[in-house]
Amino acid sequence: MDKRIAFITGATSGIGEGCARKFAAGGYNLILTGRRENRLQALARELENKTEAAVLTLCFDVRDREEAVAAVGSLPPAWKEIDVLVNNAGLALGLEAEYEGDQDDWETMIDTNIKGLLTMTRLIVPGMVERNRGHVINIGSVAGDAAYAGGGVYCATKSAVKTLTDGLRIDLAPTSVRVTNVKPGLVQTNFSNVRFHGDDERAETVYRGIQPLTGDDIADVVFYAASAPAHVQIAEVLVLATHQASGSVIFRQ
Ligand code: NDP
Ligand code: 8X3
Repeated sequence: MDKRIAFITGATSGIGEGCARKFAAGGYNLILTGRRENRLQALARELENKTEAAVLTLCFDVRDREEAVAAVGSLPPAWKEIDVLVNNAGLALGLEAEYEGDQDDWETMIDTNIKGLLTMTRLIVPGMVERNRGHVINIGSVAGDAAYAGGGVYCATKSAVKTLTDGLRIDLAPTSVRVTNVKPGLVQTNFSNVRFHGDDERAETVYRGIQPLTGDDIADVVFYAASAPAHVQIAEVLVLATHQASGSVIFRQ
């Protein structure tokens, strides 16, 4: 295949959807994944109509290792040579104190944000190493830099993303495969609606009094990292809204 291929997990909304649009417009063919088949199909159709990109969709849950193995194994040979893996699928659930939180929520976050990311890395990076070409871009978070109230488990998963990204970069240093951690702050997506189990009013309060980032803002940074010259490795980028200073310091009007 002439064009480069970007494999984006969690492309059905928010940052992943923004990345899909950006990479399609930027000359890539796309493999888009998520659990919501109808959204994957609609986005694929839209991007194939609007851009030159060929788009393949894989509908699976990153927590299910067998499903992930089967999905990646089903790729036609021409689609196996993945140039950029954007490990974006992830979520926060709940904002309770650590001694009161829901253990099912914790497991879902750990299984998705840590184990799901590792599964995709384990499946796709060996091919990059074989070809001595590729780029893994993990979506971490400012939440990985320091804990905030009620965010302990989510913050721990994003802290793990930082450590796993650094570990992968060390392991890949002898190769030409690059590894990046993009750490967004407040981004208005479906993230808070999911965190508060569908309570949209509560989700809205997270972005009150501040202009948050958008999925497209983060996609710009991800694409910039992927577009840097081959000898340049953007190791880590913290991207905040202008009136956010850290995970817990936010100036609201
Ligand atoms: P969204 O809820 O809008 O998007 C999350 C995406 O992840 C969806 O496409 C969803 O797809 C996918 N996903 C979730 N769980 C699974 C799963 N088990 N298997 C496969 N796909 C899954 O949120 P964002 O775009 O904001 O979040 C994207 C990433 O950015 C996450 O890793 C999040 O932690 C991170 N982030 C977000 C910030 C924010 O403020 N919004 C800030 C910092 C980081 P589907 O439901 O179809 O499976
Ligand atoms: C998402 C950003 O600050 O809501 O990772 O946890 S935050």
